[in-house]
Amino acid sequence: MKLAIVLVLLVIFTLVFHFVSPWWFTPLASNWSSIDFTVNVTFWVTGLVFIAVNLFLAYVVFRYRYSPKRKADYDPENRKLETSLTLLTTVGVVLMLAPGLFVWAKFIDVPKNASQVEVLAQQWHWSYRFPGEDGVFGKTHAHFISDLNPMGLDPKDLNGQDDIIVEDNQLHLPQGQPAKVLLRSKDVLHNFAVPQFRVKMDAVPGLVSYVWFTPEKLGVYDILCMELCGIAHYAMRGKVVVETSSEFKVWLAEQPTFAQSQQTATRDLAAGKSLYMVCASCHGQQAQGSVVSKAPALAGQHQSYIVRQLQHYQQSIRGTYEADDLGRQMASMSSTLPDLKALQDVAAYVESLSHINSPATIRNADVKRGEKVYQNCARCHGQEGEGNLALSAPKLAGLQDWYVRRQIHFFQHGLRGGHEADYFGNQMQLLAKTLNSEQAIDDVAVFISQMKNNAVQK
Ligand code: HEC
Ligand code: HEC
Ligand SMILES: [Cu+2]
Repeated sequence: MKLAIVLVLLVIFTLVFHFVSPWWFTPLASNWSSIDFTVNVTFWVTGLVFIAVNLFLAYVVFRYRYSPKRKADYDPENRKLETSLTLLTTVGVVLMLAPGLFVWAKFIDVPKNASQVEVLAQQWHWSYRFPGEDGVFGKTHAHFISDLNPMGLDPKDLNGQDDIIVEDNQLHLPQGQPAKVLLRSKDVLHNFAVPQFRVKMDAVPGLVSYVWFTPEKLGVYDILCMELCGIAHYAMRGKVVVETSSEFKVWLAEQPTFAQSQQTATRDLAAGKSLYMVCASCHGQQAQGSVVSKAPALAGQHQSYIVRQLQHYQQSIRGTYEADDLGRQMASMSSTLPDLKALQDVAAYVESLSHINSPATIRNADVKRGEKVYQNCARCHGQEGEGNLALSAPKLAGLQDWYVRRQIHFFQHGLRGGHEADYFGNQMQLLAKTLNSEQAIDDVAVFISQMKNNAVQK
């Protein structure tokens, strides 16, 4: 009797949960309504079977409960019952599978007018490539991959020269235009998924897979990696911006071609040095940082990271909050640098200086424990704290302990990395949350401040 009631309650609870729970498809933003249809059909078929089987079970448990007056009967064959059950199961299975076959046929059949875009997955971010004016992608190979050529294009292939390289995590696509997305991976299995488009496909190292869809609604959608691909898998997020085709053309025209991205501008160290005069009052003559003005060491830091931070200060992405007085101070200092060239020159000058470690200021830190905690950070920031350009992770070795602690707190409390245009800051926010005690933060901060890494990046 009790078991029968439990079974009935299970059915009722499941139904109520299904109809009132907030977990359901995100609103559809592409042409793939047929995928929703097949998922719904599967839900209906499995749902009806679930209800029927469980209610039947409850009925049987109740109806044939133990009674000393009753004896069981043995009925080995029942043709009628078996035939009807077989037929019913067949109909259910066909209903579930057949629509999927038709949808899959469409899913792999890309329309002729689809435009192409390549998505390159890597631990732990996305980058994109458009074929450029000639409409043909240049060849790629893993052995061409370098800091300057992160997508590994063949520099000799003429088709690749006009390819448009998007090193940002934001992909833009025009509304209403079918898009064929070619997927590559640089390292391990990843999976490209945009829930609102109902597409999802593995990116496999060594081969090119694809999906296609027509983005139908304007808006910004998340690109998620749906393959467990390492420690920061959950932080591997991108964005698709669906916009009108004229907005899209403007955006595309602003992106560099491959040929342009290969021109290494020469940096003017002398100009950088004189621009740095203003900065030296806080960051120190040798950019060694200063505990008095609370300004971090900059010497030896990657130029690209310094340029990005200065741009973020200038664009009110970093150093904007009331509580971040030092950041706001730095933000106003950043406006003394008039243009991109100035940012690049001063960054190149700072990188060329050699780093000096400062003594630790945090007491009671356990450096050995800090070293253990740091192992997770090393995946991005490098075993020696040297940083990793491909992951946009800055050099940490020798940053002052008080500065590291302050930044971790800032990341944890959303005072840094919260802006939606700050992809790498967003990512570091998620990782800062893995440090779950003040002691762990202190330990790792002191460990980092004592790391020596004077290797100058090329
Ligand atoms: C008034 C003092 C002051 C001056 C002058 C100053 N800074 Fe800063 N800067 C700071 C402080 C303080 C921070 C740390 C902010 C924080 O803790 O968030 C900082 C942070 C930075 C950062 C971020 C470092 C990192 O590791 O993320 C960069 C890059 C930087 N400054 C470059 C410069 C440059 C280039 C100049 C000269 C144009 C300059 N600063 C002038 C005080 C100053
Ligand atoms: C998934 C890769 C990844 C991992 C793992 C990671 N970081 Fe970061 N970290 C980044 C990136 C990318 C940035 C640059 C953020 C930006 O551009 O604002 C960053 C920035 C930082 C900064 C700011 C540096 C500065 O000069 O201002 C600190 C401090 C930091 N990370 C500490 C850590 C610590 C401690 C850990 C381990 C608990 C860790 N990170 C793990 C990617 C990572
Ligand atoms: Cu991934």
